Amino acid sequence: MGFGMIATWRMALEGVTCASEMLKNGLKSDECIEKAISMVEDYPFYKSVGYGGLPNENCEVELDSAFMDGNTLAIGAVAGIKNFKNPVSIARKLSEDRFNIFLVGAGAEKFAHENGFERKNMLTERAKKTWKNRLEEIKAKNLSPYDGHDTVGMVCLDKYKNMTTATSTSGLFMKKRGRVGDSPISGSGFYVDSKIGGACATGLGEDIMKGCLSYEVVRLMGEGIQPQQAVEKVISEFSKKLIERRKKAGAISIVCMNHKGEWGVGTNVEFSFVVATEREDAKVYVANQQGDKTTYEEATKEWMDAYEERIKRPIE
Ligand code: SD4
Repeated sequence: MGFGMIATWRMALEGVTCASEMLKNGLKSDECIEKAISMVEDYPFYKSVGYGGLPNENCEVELDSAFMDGNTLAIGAVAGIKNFKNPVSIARKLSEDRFNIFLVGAGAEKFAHENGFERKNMLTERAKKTWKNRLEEIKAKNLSPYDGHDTVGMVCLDKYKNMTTATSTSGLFMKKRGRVGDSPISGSGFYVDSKIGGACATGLGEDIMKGCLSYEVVRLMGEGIQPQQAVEKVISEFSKKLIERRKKAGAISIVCMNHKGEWGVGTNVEFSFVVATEREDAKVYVANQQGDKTTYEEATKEWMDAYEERIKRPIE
């Protein structure tokens, strides 16, 4: 039986590379996905997840994260949590509980403290500068503040057919205090059933939640539809529905993998993602919308270099 992992955005590369080695060595899906997501959370230059994540309008880093086990359907989630190092580990711990599996704000922090999770100031100088600059820009140009946000989400299949999914994000940059996106919400930001497959989303949470899109992709895969077809159908039909009813569709991207390790990606914007399977080492792809379809190709060296330069560019 093969293993596999699919994840949103280029930022997942190092985590997926590490986790795919662990999967190769026979480690289980839950441990591998937690490791992969926490590597993204720990890296200061990924500005929308964990340490270095962009703050809310009050310059506080409030984080959302979830973990789901596809065998037992156990879920754990936190939202609006501040000053803890690895939200995904807290979410995973909550998934062991029968009650109180989704905690927000001060309640989530109390749980994390009582369970010995590491505290950390998650606001970096770089994120603070970005916040200040953005504030000025919004005032000067009368811009919508809500820009710049990406969730890391992963679906993981191990050699023993266990599947998990997990997400982690600082949500929308400049969000209101207490705002929660789709990423910690079951069925919207993520869903997995080891007998079928899993999916997770990134993009404008306010729109993703309107369609419970991750669940929808898993449901279609459960009806026997191939992952790529399932995810394209969900994205194109729901984007059209939003435009019909609301005149606008926010950015939506979803990655999915079924219980055989076959995977799919759908997007209505340009979107990078990472895949590793037993046959293929971890690789970054760039996807684009093409009518009702999504096309993708491996990221070029130029693309990878430009990304590296962009995330580390000095901020005045
Ligand atoms: C949210 N879906 O909080 C997240 C943010 C994101 O690409 O993934 N943006 O709405």
